Amino acid sequence: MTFTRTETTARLIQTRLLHEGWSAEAVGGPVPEYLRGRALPAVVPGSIHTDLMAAGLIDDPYLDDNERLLAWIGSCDWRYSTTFSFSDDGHDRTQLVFEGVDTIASIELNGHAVADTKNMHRTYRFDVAPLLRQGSNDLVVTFSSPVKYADRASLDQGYRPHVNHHPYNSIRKMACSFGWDWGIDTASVGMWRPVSLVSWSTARLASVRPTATVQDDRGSVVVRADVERGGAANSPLTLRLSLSGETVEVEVQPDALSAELEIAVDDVERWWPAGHGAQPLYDVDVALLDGDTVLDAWAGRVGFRTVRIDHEPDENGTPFTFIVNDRPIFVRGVNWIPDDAFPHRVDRARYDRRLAQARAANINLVRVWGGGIYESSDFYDLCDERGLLVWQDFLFACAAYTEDEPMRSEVEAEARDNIARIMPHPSLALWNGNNENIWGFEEWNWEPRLGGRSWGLGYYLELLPSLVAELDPFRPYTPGSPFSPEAARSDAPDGSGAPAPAHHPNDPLHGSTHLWELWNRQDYPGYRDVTARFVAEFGWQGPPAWSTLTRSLSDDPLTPESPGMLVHQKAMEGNDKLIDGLVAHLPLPDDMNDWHWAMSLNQATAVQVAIEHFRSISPVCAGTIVWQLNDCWPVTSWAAIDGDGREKPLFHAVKHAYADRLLTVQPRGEHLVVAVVNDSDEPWSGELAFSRHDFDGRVLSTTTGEALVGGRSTLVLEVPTDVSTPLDAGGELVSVTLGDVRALWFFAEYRDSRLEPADLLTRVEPGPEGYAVTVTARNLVRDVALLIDRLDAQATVDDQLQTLLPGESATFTVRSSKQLTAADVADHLVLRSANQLVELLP
Ligand code: BMA
Repeated sequence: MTFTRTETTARLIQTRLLHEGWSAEAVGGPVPEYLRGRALPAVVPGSIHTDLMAAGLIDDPYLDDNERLLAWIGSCDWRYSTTFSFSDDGHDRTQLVFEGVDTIASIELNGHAVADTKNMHRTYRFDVAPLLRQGSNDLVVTFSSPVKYADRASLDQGYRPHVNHHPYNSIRKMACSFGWDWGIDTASVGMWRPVSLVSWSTARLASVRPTATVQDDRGSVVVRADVERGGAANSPLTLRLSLSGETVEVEVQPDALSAELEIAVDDVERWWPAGHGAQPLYDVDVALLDGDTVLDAWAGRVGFRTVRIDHEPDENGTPFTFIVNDRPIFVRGVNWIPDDAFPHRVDRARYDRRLAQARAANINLVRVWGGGIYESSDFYDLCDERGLLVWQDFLFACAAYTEDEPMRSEVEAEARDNIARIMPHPSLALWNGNNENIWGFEEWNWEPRLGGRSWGLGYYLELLPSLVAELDPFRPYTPGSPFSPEAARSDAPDGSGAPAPAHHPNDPLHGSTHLWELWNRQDYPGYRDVTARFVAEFGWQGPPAWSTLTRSLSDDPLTPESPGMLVHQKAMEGNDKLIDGLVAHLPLPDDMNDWHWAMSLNQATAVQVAIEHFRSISPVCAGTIVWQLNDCWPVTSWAAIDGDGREKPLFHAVKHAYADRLLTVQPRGEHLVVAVVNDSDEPWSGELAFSRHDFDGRVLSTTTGEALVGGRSTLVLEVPTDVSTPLDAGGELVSVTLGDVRALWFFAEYRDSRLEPADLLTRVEPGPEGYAVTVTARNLVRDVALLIDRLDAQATVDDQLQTLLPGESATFTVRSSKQLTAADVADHLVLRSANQLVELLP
């Protein structure tokens, strides 16, 4: 039998959402004249920025230079008020519950202070029965300026290093809402998650934490439930667990605040990451009863799988390998940032779209980065369903944090809330203490600046792992990313607070690493010189899709350095790095359309080179997590999907590089090798056909070999010398095929190649919801892409970046409701290739 919240009895907990009738008003700070004393309709869950926009009082901060023009909003104080009606229905307790208050707020009910809040990341629950009136009640939430609060707190707490221009580390608010190197600075306020009035009697379920374990095909679900008592109860309550058609109960004695139940499940089907098996989920229903009366109920899902990280030192260093159900999983990951700078706008449908895109790009892990938020339960639900492993950072990023009160208690409270909320999800594979802080301490000169102050290490090495051990005991934990396991293990309590440097935290041979040197200072071929055990961050910038760019910027002329472009490029020396990373490969165009295409292509190539290299050295390398999947507004950034949800060329490069079966040609010393990477269960075998061609398609040398690659393995073979030795590097290429998979290798950079102007024939045929566009090459054309959003901003295309040898075709599936002809599609700004860029050379 299952119990849900719909099965009401007089004493079932009652939840009333308080989302109606809100208005907001500026009550302090640099309020513009036109807003003084003016109340505007407000939405809860929401934010002041979106309220001001909806009222037509401000422009969209995401457009042009509005970020700067609207910066005053974050320096103002704002008051939200509503009136709701209440009638006492005899419950013992009535609580006001805020699932997300952003951030520094004082809450008043009927003129009485309820509480002050200081943390966006936790749930607050206040007893308000004595303050409630029969009939009409006034609820007021006054937000202090987050910018001013953070500034003041940074001195009160004592200076601590951080990146970017605001001391986001002094306030428990989404760090990137103060701006990031891809993020708009829009520190907002508001109730960003639901607000409700919850009435209950006798007792309620304060926390329900199911743990699913499995051995062979025998599963077990242990549910630990914490109970909050409403009043003095003198008879025991019952906790009931239902799962897989079985129900068990336990008595909860009148003085007990927690209880535990277990159900064993035979013949369980295991939950697997995508690409390794299915994702069966088991419904778990928990009810708290008083006699026959249901007081409270909880419903969720679990999956049966084991997960651990292998970091036992081996002959290559220290691995960092996800082991799920005793099977090593090569992580094909992406980093995730909040999908909107106003995260309340990200609903289940949007998460669903974004995670469907992730799966379409052959991704199997999403890392929720520590400068954002604990995502909503919808996110983790959808990851459970899609087999996307989740690596969840605790919310600390690129900064030192005080460990003094009141911060320490806030950190503990938020961690408790979110560990308990997220832990039921089988997709959750790792809790991680922070983003780059242990590295930062070592590398970014924090130590002398801190002068002995705490910086967060106690959170990462003690507080957080102990909370995970208490609340979610079967989940792996790492103190930070990047992280070298030996460094933390040998941490000496010598008072310095520094990890003993057995290995540098970012040592690529030990644990996880972040590879930023290539983008920042070197160049992408340098990825191939790195032997890494697990790359948790690496990436390359590129502009958003053209239609996203032109929707968000009205620059005239639009140039790489026009005013809006610079506002929407946040990386330190971003444009210079884009150029420096381009010119060894492709010419720098002096035309905005070509610039946009060149930078988009280069972004894609750089990341593809990295992934293919790291997969070619698997299993020494056990995974890559691309920085970054998504964007939170329209911006030039490392993202594969831009702020309007459009897939950039990088998206398709990631999809190709993350295919289950990958062939890739790699330079190793003086030689070329081909890596046959088989990340599927079935063996991959057949004839490997090696050939060297000239650009006209003539075969200059050819040879064959046999490949037999077991499931989940990588075979590396030398490319025969005849094939790997060009007579004319600028006019020849290597092709290696196995079945229908092909790898190409060009001996020279694009710019040193004799690529001719692309000669493409385009055919457009109507297809379901759009068109099949077939492109046939009459000469060698590299990286054919259909930038279809230039014709129809709503259109999508299923693939990009196909290299065609003379005579070859590729068919692209376009979804569009517009009338499109072959001539439209063949336009030189739509049908793109690397040849067009090489043509720009004098
Ligand atoms: C890493 C991330 C982010 C940043 C990205 C690009 O350090 O953790 O802080 O956005 O690099 O610079």
